[in-house]
Amino acid sequence: MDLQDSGHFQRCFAAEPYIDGTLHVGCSVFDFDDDVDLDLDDYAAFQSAFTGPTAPNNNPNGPG
Ligand SMILES: [Ca+2]
Ligand SMILES: [Ca+2]
Repeated sequence: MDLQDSGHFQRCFAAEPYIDGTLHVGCSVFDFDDDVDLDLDDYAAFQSAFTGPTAPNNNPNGPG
């Protein structure tokens, strides 16, 4: 997971990621806990999987 994935995740997260109750193929990859949604639990898992290019940012006020 890198910055490109991060941008992709954020597009899925901000947009409507569902079709007929299931996630888009391109967004389901980010459903880390396999509960067929894209929420803060998945975001937390994404943060854990994020590998760079910068060090993890633990600022609770947002990314960056
Ligand atoms: Ca999920
Ligand atoms: Ca969930």
